[in-house]
Amino acid sequence: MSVKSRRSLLLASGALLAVAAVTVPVVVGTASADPGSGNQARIVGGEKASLGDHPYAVFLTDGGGNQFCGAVIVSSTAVATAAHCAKAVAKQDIRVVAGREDKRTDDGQVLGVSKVWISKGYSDPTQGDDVAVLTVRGQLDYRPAKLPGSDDTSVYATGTKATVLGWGRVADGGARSDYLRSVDVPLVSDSECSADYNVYNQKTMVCAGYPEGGKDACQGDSGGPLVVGDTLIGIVSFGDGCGKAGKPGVYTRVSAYTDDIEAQARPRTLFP
Ligand code: 4AZ
Repeated sequence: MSVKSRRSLLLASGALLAVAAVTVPVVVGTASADPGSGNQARIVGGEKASLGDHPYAVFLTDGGGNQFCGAVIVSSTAVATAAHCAKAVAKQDIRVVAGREDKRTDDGQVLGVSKVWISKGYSDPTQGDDVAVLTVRGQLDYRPAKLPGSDDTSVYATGTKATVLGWGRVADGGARSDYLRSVDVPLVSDSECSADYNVYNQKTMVCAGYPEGGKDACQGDSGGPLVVGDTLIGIVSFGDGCGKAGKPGVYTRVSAYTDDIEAQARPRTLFP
């Protein structure tokens, strides 16, 4: 989710109030709340990626069958995603699509969702706790990502190159990438990211990107994985635009939620 879209919404509601007060008709801009638009609108600066390398990368579709977020397999019965993704679409309408690199094919499997767990405390991506676990109906046939230890700080060492994956948007306000894409981005220190975002919380978030920008996650990549090797260290959460200098991507810090995710990911026991 973008910082700019929230600002635009606030500005737009302010404008509407002003309009109501003086009853002068004003057309509220349509292009305003479109953060992924502009120069760089997809997994920015990346390349096509392979599910052979990242079989745990999945996407979510809505009631219309449209991809709206990414997610990541964490067990044979569960995927992790962003809380803001899990809240965006009614549970009965969400589908988890696994094993499909190209959205235009019918490769892989499509599973419904029987349970949605959203992190305690979640209200908004910029407040942290932007993580959810969806329990699927049936079984996922693809290998899960590994989770970091709940006290593992080593995987978050500044400068570590991590890989973000997604099917995020390709053009202004419209089409997203048909193919899975990935880009490698270095982890940013907590002090640097605090300077970049006043809402940054080092307990619940981690940032990744180059100081000069150019490589990043973008709209539609939300909920998808940031991995080091096969270990899930982040979940795409928010940012100010995409690929902007001094505005790295902000990710949910997975190690802060490993215990919760593991509890939710535990395969259903038939006879408890
Ligand atoms: C979004 O709106 C979004 N550059 C996701 C990630 C980033 C920005 C926006 C990070 O879903």
